[in-house]
Amino acid sequence: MTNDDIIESLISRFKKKDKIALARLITIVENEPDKASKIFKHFENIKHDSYIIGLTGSPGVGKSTLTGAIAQRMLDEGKTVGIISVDPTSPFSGGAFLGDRVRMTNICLHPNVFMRSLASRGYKGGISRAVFDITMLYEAFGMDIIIIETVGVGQAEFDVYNLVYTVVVILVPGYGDVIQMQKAGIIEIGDIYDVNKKDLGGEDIAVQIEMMLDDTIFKGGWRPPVSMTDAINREGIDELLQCIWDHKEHIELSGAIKEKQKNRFNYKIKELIFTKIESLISEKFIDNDEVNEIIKDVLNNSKFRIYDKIQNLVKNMNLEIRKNE
Ligand SMILES: Nc1nc2c(ncn2[C@@H]2O[C@H](COP(=O)(O)OP(=O)(O)OP(=O)(O)O)[C@@H](O)[C@H]2O)c(=O)[nH]1
Ligand SMILES: [Mg+2]
Repeated sequence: MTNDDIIESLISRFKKKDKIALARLITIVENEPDKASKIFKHFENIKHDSYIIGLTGSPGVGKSTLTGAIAQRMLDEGKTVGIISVDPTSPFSGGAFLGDRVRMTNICLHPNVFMRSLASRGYKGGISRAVFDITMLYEAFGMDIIIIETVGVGQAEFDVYNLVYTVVVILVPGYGDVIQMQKAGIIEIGDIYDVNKKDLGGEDIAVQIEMMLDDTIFKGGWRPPVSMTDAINREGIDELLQCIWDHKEHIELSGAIKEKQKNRFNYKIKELIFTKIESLISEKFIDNDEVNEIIKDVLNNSKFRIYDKIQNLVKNMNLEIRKNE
């Protein structure tokens, strides 16, 4: 079978809701981004939209446990759920991948759920590219809900916020997180704030967040609620879910969801253009011999010439690009 035949056969199994075919197609778009357009062409008649939720917070706050608890409730309500877990650990250890499986084992076997872990490093085109493509596959598969778990620390995670409709920021008892949150500008990002591990306390941190939110002006008439959960004992899950559905209803009624959908594609299109231009420039206009010359020169003569040399190189590139216009 040729590659095209393999894709054709996977697509027809995928359309019959075969989860193994879904897994294979995810692996293909993950490793070979160029194949995505070939695959997506088969879905042009599908009109289904999933509701996409992001769960974010520092390592270890309980994102995976909470995702498991939330997904279980959704499954109980008869919904189908696709989960993407962006793993902060090294792609070489694979530790958190297995860990997430263990934490979510009770739901992983459910026929209406599908889960994928991604290492946050080592993806062609970046993590948000892979996450976007997987959400598209989940949507084509007909998932009602998509949950994306990310560690709220780096730019990659900020990028993921552009892909979701409701962002839940998770914190745990202890003040460190609130200060971190202020520093990282996360306070502007959450649609809902959840204090997890409430079995270990956390009233004080909830009050702290409430106060911080009171000092913030929110556009669009949504003031983020603060919930408290114990993900292990499944306490407060219904309340958190209610906050999620309230936010969903709010953005649907106000029309903000249309803006978010637009933003999702606007972000994606720009990202793609930048990636293409970047590779075009590096292929066509960056002269590696010249770069090596500069390196030789700064190492042999003076490293403090570096900016002068770069400026010259860019000037020459400019001329090249103009010539091509
Ligand atoms: N006491 C208590 N422990 C919890 C609760 N929720 C999760 N944990 C524990 O906290 C630890 C981390 O939970 P995870 O769900 O892996 O947290 P995470 O945020 O997904 O972690 P990373 O993906 O590694 O960033 C595990 O040992 C959980 O059992 C909770 O509500 N209370
Ligand atoms: Mg996790």
